[in-house]
Amino acid sequence: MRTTLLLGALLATAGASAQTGAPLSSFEGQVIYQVMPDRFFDGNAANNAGVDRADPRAWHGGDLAGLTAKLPYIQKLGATAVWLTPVYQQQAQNSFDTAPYHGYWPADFRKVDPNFGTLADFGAFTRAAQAGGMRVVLDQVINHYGYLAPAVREHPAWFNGKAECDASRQKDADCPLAGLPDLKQSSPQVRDLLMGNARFWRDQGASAFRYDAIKNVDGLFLGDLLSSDRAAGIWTLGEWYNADSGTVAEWQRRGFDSLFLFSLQAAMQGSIMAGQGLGAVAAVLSRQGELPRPGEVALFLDNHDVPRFAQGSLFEDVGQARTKYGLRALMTLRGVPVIWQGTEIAMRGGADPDNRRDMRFEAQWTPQEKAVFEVARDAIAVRQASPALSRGILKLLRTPASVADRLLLFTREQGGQRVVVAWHGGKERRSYSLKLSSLGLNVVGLDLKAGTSPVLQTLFAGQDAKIRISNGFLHLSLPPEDAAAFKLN
Ligand SMILES: [Ca+2]
Ligand SMILES: [Ca+2]
Repeated sequence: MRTTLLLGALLATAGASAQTGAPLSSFEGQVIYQVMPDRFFDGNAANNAGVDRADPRAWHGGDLAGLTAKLPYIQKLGATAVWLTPVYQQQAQNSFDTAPYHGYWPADFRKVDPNFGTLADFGAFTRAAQAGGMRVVLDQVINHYGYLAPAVREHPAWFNGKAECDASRQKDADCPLAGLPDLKQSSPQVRDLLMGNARFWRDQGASAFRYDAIKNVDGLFLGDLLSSDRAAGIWTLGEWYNADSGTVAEWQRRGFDSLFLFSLQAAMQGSIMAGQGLGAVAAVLSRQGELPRPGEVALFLDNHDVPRFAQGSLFEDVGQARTKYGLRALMTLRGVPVIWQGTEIAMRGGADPDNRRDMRFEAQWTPQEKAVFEVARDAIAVRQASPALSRGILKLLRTPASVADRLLLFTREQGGQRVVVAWHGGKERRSYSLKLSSLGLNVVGLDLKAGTSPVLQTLFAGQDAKIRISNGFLHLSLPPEDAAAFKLN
């Protein structure tokens, strides 16, 4: 009995951090860097079968050895975790004239595709990441096999056919996604296979799983899978394409630690890149109260499934300038920022596969790309150095309707530290003077002399933005199309 009690106490200590009470697997405070290994870096030319870099639908030669070799680059940027798209053994053939370079056409879930390397290469990567204090987020496919995977012929009973799809009352779950062979998770064999896959990859050193296409997976099965991950201390991130706050909230309640907030991505694309005004962003942020754990929600400017953020401008220089704005803005938000490889240099590209161009590194950059990278690196460093920006609660300020389209203001607060954040969509440098009482900004406890604060400079390097509080007003002096953050106390 005594032993049991002691063990229980030990488990309780292991399962929660003493300071925050959050699970140890929490990703609050992390910054994730997303990599598609085939399109990142070729570290081993010996595994380049079928490589044709001139063909955007072919294998390009990137691999796990290359990812390991470039970990110092990811660390230099300041990311603390790496999400890699799937590295399973893929179907041997092309489908739709496209090679399975992206990893989403699995043939064997417990082998590494030879184009990516070996299981030993995966082990070397996770050990190198962990030695550098970084976490590994592994993409997991649980909805389907590749079109031409041998398992489809060998085990027809594992898959939903036309009859199951026709008879189903959950078409999203039981009908094929893009025609892919759809796994029937209600089958005990399929369930055992998928639960075993998760166990297998947990044992390879993953800290977290990104689950693909959860909208298309049986909900009851998902619940069981998430329970087993949770018990093993794995952080779970679900991809529900186009999820809004309501969907994210529902699935956090049903067991996911996190989902990607696609609605915020769309709003940031429209507001920051397409110049459509900041109201859409404010509308998404105003729903954060619905989220059970807003600090865990995955926030992003773009990924491998949507056109590149910078592609939203016809002009490369404008795309670069607005990507700087977007990266700084992203780093002021509550949640877990995710940066898709190349967004830190404002890479361009339209719909898939154009959004998956090969990553380029320092020696290949233009001076303009280097400048975007420096802004990204600085913005991440500023976030990581600030408990308020990395973990604080977010409170929207009530911006007057006359300027709400081009000015978004909020505070982030944690442990007595408070930061004021200003996103400015105006096309020109401007000053604003706004009543504290209308904004809902409380200045009690601030060090004011005769009601006036010193000039507070932005936390971001190389940016001319400043604020000052005086006689009941917040005065802001802001550059055009940029996001700034100011430490109040
Ligand atoms: Ca290679
Ligand atoms: Ca399905």
